[in-house]
Amino acid sequence: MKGWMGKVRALFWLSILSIVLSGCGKENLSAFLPKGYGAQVSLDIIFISLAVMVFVFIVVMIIYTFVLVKFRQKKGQEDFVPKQTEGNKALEVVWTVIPILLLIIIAVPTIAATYDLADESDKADSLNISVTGNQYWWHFNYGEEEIQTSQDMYIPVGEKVYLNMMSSDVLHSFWVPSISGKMDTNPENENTMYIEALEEGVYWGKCAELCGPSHSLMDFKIVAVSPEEYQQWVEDMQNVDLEATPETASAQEGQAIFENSCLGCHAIGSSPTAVGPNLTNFGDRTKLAGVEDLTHENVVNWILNPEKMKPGNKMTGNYTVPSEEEAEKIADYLLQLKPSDVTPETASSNN
Ligand code: HEC
Ligand SMILES: [Cu+2]
Repeated sequence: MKGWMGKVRALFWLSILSIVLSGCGKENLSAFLPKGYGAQVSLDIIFISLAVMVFVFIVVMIIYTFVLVKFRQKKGQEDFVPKQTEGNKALEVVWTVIPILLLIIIAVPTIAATYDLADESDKADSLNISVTGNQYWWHFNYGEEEIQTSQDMYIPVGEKVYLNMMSSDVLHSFWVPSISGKMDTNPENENTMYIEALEEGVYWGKCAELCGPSHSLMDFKIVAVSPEEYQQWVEDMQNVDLEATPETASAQEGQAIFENSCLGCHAIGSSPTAVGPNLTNFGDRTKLAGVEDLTHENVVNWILNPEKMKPGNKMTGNYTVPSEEEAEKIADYLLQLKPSDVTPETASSNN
């Protein structure tokens, strides 16, 4: 009796746990709240498969319960053997054909969606972005527009955008659950996929392939804005004034230090240098290095000791660590790099 109660209790806590866990995840980081074409198509298939599985489960459970009750051993009939139906052709045909039909119900939309999502017929006429996965950050190169940027990928809502993806080091996987499925980035060959955001917003991306100690911190964002805002962003990024002098004396000094010790890895403007993230619109971002809040204090801490925030990152040990005072000035300089009025805020406030 006691063991039986224990099982009931375990079941109770398990169901509570599953209800609590089902609340996990962020609104803009969930495959169950699709905001992109690929995510929508995938969720539809998930539901079709789920419906078929639930149907099979219910039918099996009904038959199971029926058999359990009907053919129980009854008192005084211990030796009774029910009628055997071995070799019943009709039954065997039925239970072979039904699973085949169920699999067809799953297969047809799945294969159709696979071809649909792999259809690249309009690639040449669409916006193409080269995506590079790096330990532990993402780089985006808008070839035709001659824009280089990192961490935040801006796209126009309602348009197909082709991503041509590679890695500069190990395997990574590009995954923005609310926009589309995953795609691996490999060092040897280019993988392609298209995405289409259905609603404006800022969608979180994750690296979905274990790639080193800071793999779980390799976050990025897709910033989906209206086509007009996107056009504005492109123009702003193209017209960044590289000669501009920052307003404050502190930021001016920071700029001088930055140009001396950091520009070798971090480009500002459309330079193809991408050993580290491009910092053209650093001040417009909401996150530092993809994960930390973009505050002055965090930026200073990063410059003094990046290892603490992202273990194993490729900046640590490869630059001249400035003094704290210098780091403050560099942070002043970097945080005022705000070339565009179109920012992640624009995307989220339009919803
Ligand atoms: C050897 C190349 C290299 C040098 C030199 C270098 N960095 Fe970095 N930096 C990197 C890499 C690589 C990352 C990405 C780290 C990560 O996220 O894993 C990075 C990240 C950053 C970030 C976060 C960027 C973002 O997208 O949020 C800042 C800020 C930064 N570095 C500032 C500096 C400053 C300031 C200097 C000069 C004092 C400097 N870096 C020198 C390679 C370098
Ligand atoms: Cu990765």
